[in-house]
Amino acid sequence: MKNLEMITSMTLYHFSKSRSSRVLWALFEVGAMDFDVVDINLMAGEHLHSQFLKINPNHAVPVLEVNWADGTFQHIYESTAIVLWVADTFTDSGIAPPLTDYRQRADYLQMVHYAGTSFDSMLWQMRIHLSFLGQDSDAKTIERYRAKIMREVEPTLLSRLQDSPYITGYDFTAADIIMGHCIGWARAYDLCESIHFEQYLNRLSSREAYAKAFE
Ligand SMILES: N[C@@H](CCC(=O)N[C@@H](CS)C(=O)NCC(=O)O)C(=O)O
Repeated sequence: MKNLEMITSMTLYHFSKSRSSRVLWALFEVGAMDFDVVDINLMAGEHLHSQFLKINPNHAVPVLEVNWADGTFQHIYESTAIVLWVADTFTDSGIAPPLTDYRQRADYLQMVHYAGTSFDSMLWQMRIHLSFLGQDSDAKTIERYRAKIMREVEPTLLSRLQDSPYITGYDFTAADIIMGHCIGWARAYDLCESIHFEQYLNRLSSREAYAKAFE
């Protein structure tokens, strides 16, 4: 892998059962190189410690630290950006369509962001109202997003998964990492219950990299 020469080491700041699992899964998929994992226990508030705030002032995981061969380093946050970067950087893995495959690339980026931005933000609204806001929680907001996912997101995704094994066609890509994670999250709210979603998640969870990330 040509890009290995530019990178001396990588560290993932991670908390299991969070969006950082997407990055862990992507790193195992590409078999990039040995990398370190530092657990940040969100339940114990470790993301709010001053040490971690220097790494990500937004106090969130994932963060991927990349140490470059010229002695500099970089902290990358936003799970979708990191997964895309991993897929594009370790190109031999083939989990991103080539930059010159403009047509497939457009569909791939659309699905990555449909999952990582649109779908994710609907799920996040449900989560904060269901789990965090207590008496400020708004049942109408929960129902609005539940209905939106059922009426708009599910049919959009089913129209793809009924015809092909992966979200952008016959090949597994990084889009499946983000989409699979969001569909799994939705199922925790009794959404995405069709057999096609179940079969899709079974397909994804049978991958070695998935098993390593979620073990
Ligand atoms: N859009 C960001 C969201 C990151 C995020 O909110 N991570 C959660 C875990 S899934 C977190 O660390 N929350 C702690 C906090 O925001 O204080 C991403 O996709 O990486």
